[in-house]
Amino acid sequence: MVFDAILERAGLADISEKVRAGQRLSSDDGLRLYACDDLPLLGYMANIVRERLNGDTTYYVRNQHINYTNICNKLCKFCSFYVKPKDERGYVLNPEQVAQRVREYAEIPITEIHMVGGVNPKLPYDYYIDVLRAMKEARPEAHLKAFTMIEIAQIQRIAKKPLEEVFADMKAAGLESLPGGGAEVFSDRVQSDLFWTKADSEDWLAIAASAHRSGLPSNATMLYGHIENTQEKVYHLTRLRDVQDDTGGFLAYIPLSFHPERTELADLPGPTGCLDLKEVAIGRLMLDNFPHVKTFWIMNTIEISQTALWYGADDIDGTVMDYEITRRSYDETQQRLTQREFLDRIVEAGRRPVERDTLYNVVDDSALVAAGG
Ligand code: V47
Repeated sequence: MVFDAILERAGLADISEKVRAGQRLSSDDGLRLYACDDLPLLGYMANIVRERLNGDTTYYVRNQHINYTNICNKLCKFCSFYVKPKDERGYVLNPEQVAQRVREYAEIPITEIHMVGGVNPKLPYDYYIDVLRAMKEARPEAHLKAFTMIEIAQIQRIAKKPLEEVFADMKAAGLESLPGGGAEVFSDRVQSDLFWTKADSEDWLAIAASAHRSGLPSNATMLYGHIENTQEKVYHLTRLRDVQDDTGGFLAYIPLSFHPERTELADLPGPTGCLDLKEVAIGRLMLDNFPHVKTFWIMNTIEISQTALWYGADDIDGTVMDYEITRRSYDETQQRLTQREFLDRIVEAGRRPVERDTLYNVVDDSALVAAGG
């Protein structure tokens, strides 16, 4: 058969067998997948896993992003969002201002608020708790997803309490899950060059595991397309998989496509569309215990994300209206799609759009679809 010949040529017949049988891939398999340039073949294999787990569904969420401060003392070379403490462009939203941002979206039927910020050493513990409370009061029905593991490391430091107590305080204030940011690439080499002041890989994983055990699920990301190598990426994926075996608390894996513009790494070319698709596919193939793989269309572009729906991704994130992490390095108009356009793009890609909430419960969007909105 032609397909067998393609697999033989790529040297991936044994991996394809494992994928069909639902068997776990090894680190060595992961390296071989990265070495393969037959992108459609990787997509074909990843799509087997995608359809086994999620059929032809493409999940999306209606959410609001809020960044409570851009001041950060972590100085990550890949970031264009932060300013240093004392920089006059720095801002901090107080709890009432955050609640006001939430109220501005009152007419939009969002189900999730996604809030993250810089690591701002001036903010006291109570600030974080008060912000959560203010948001929950402003929009009680919306799910609060907030603070990366890196922010949690800082918050625990100033709280001077065990993590479990910090999470208990936050849950009481309205926190329901954590986003997947701040993981970057689990590599001491990359960390020592690009984000040397941040919590290291094992800390990120330990905080994630602790959140899961406290009843707070999270996502997980990997930032690719800068100075990382394939060994480091395979290690990253296998460590996420290990923790997921222990806790089962990761909802989705999100490969994040690096945008070099206006960062200290602006001389790097950044990832290509081929790499974007390859990361989605290999993430889907390696992370057999992750229920979902998300293509974050704001960073991947809607066009690559449409294609990624056949390369392992079953989630396209949201109808994000304000995304600041990469906004200054990005044409703003690319961030805006109406709900109708967004759904049409999923249908055009041959998939079935399904609105979800943060925990992947299906939200009834029939009224919206009937209204053509
Ligand atoms: O932690 C920073 C990354 C992350 C750049 O959990 C950059 O549902 C690309 O984690 N180019 C924040 N990426 C975004 C994030 C996220 C996004 C969407 C959904 C979810 C989720 C999480 O963005 C940061 C960092 O890893 N980042 N700078 C950049 N120049």
